[in-house]
Amino acid sequence: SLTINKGAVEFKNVSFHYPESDVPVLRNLSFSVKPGETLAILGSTGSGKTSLFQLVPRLYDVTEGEVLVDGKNVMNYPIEKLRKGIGVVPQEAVLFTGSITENIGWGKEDATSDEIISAAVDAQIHETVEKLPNQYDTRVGQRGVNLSGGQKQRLSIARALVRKPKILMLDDSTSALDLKTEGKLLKALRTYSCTTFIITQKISTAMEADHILLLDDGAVEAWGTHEELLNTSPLYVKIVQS
Ligand code: TTP
Ligand code: MG
Repeated sequence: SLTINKGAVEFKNVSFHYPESDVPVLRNLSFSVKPGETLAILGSTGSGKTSLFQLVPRLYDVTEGEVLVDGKNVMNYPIEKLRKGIGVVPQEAVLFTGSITENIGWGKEDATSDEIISAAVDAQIHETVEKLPNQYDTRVGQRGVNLSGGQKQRLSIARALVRKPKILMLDDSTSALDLKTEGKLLKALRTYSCTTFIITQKISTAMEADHILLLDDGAVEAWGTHEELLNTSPLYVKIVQS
C-alpha cells in the first residue's frame, strides 16, 4: 500500500483556515520541493509558517487546494504511513518523563542503542549526554535533570532522526543553537538525504537551502535562492539588512 518513497512535496493552490475561525491563515500557496532538497521558510511572527508545516503530516487538512507527497494527495495515504515517513520537530520541544534513550526512541520502540546514539551524534547532543550523571539512562522531565532550551531542541531533533524520515520538518528548532553547532547539525542532516523543511529566523541558515520561501501574511511573498531573492524581493533585502 501507499508509503512515502522519495519525499517530494508539492503545494498546489493551498489555502487554509483553522476549523474554529474563517480567517484565512494561508492563501493560495503553490510550490514544489524535490526529494532531498532543503526548503527554508522565513516570515514574521504569525505569517503562517507553523500552520504550513501542519498540513504535510495532516495535523490539519487544507481547506482549498492540495498537498501532494510523491505526487499523491496526502488525503490518499493511510495516516499512519504518512506520518511514519515525516519527522516533525515542533517549535516547542517536548520531553517526556523518562530516560534520554526513551525520549529519543519515543515512537520507534524498536530502535537499537546504536541507532539512538547515532541520531544523538548527528543532532549534536551526544557529547552533552555523555556528561550527564547516567549518560543515556539519565532521567529527564519531571524530577529529572534540567536541560537548556537548546539541549531540549537537539534531543527533539534526535527523536526525529532516529526514524530516518523521508521528510524532515524543523520548526525553528535550531533557534537556540550557536552558529558553529548549527553548522555541524546541518552538515550531518545532509547525510540523511531527506527532504528538509526548515523554519528559521537566520539568513545564514536560509542561504544554505536550495529554495527560500518567504511568507507574508499567509501568502508567498517570494520564492527562490538567496541570490534570486536579493534581486526580486525588497522585503527579503530588508530582512537581510536588519
Ligand atoms: P502560525 O502559523 O503559528 O505563524 P508562525 O509560525 O509564522 O508564527 P511564529 O513565528 O510566531 O511561530 O500562525 C498563523 C496564524 O494562525 C496566527 O494568526 C495564529 C493562528 N493559529 C491558530 O489559530 N491556531 C494554531 O494552532 C496555530 C499554530 C496558529
Ligand atoms: Mg510558528
